[in-house]
Amino acid sequence: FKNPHYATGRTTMVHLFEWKWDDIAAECERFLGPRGFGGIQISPPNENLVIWSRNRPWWERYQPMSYRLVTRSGNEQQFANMVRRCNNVGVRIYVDAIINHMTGTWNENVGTGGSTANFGNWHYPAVPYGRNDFNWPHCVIQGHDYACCADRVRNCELSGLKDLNQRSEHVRTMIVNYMNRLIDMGVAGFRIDAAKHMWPSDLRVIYDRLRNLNTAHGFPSGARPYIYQEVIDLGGEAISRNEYTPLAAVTEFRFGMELSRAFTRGNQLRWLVNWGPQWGLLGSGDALTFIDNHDNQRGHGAGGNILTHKRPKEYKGAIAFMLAHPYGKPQLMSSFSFHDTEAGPPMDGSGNIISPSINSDNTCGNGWVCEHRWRQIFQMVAFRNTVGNTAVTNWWDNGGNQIAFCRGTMGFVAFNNENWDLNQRLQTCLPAGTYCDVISGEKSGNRCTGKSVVVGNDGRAQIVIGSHEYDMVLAIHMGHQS
Ligand code: LM2
Ligand code: CA
Repeated sequence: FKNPHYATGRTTMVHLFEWKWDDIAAECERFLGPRGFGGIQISPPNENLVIWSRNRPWWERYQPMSYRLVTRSGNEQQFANMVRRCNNVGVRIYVDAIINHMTGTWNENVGTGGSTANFGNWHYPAVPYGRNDFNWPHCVIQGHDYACCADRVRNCELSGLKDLNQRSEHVRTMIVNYMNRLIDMGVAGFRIDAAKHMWPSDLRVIYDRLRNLNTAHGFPSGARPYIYQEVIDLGGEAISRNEYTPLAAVTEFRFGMELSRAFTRGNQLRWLVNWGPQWGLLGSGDALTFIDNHDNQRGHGAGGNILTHKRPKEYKGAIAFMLAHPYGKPQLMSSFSFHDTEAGPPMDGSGNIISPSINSDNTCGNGWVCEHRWRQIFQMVAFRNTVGNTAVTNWWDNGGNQIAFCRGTMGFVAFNNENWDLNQRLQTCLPAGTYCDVISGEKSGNRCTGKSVVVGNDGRAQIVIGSHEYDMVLAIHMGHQS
């Protein structure tokens, strides 16, 4: 369950938060496929409660009404069409699976597919679930439970969301049927929402009953779905991420927290010389890594002071480090812009999501940030694809916030997070030649639109990153020789 089954040469996925299926299909064909992205985490595809009383917040999608594939992102046919079109251009789909709970208790009780429920009776006829399928007697997780009481964290309600009992055979069957239907439609894996709130022994039963990936969609025979379990473990809790790594991969929340700290000068970049398990991070093969996610970019979930698109220079620095360094399996965040942390995606008066528009410079409009279309970000995806499994070598630092390293003989990257310029002759490990920096520009025909770096016969080059430049990173690799 720890292999994403990316198409050959691909390494990175992006969370297209709240995107519609038709728009994702188009994005696969016009951008993600050609640019070498490996996959997409999509918002939950199953029916959720419509919450007009809060003006259709983004979080209504974390309140399931049924496993029918009808949401604001599209219907079942649009979903199937998206998966097929993305797989055709080498981009995999990973589903955010909400299997810990159903809805909270609300006055409104109609879902995005028209299903209704009777919350007072724990009755969800469209699944169907009834009272016996939930943990009983019901209780609500309190803040202090996280430190003491694993059983309460797993058997009580998260934010008042009705807590499914995954020991129930019926619940297991409904969940497995839902996930297997998605596998048959060609998805490559799942984010397991709120995994900390479910017993590892129950999850193991569910995972073991999942079918192999669909070979008609280009997966090798015998391939198991990629599963990354959302476990927030910043230390000091009754439940540890180590209870989940024997099952499948785990979201590594310490990764974005530590890099956000380093790239905001709360820690010197030079300490990143031993980035990885020596920092208390999971083993590389167990870790789904990211800077921000849909929760902590808006102060939900846990772990404050996370860098986001709102601090672009530092954010792009942290993302570049994530993509340049071999540790983990990286995931990018692609957001809609927001001031209100509860606000849903760009929508019209009827609640329909408004599609992103694509500007002439390839960035997005209509309220979509599309970090994945920022040149400094998507060109580092290509960097990661190019350098492959090569090791970090020739680490250099100035004893503070200037660092540089090679990836074998395939790529070189440098960072300047000081208040003064970086201007050094450094070992790039690359063959002699002229390379285009992929941060300040790109290769256009035979020339660079940004900086050119001339590597001598000794592999050395003069590396310049001014402290007032737009970006703090310089990156060159074998794919961008001029
Ligand atoms: C997750 N991971 O474990 C998701 O990443 C996170 O986004 C989800 O919370 C959460 N678990 C449940 O799937 C979000 C949001 C919450 C929101 C829930 C449910 O962060 O604020 O809770 O979705 O929509 C909302 C209200 C809360 C209310 C609850 C129940 O904010 O006040 O509690 O609904 O109706 C009474
Ligand atoms: Ca639970």
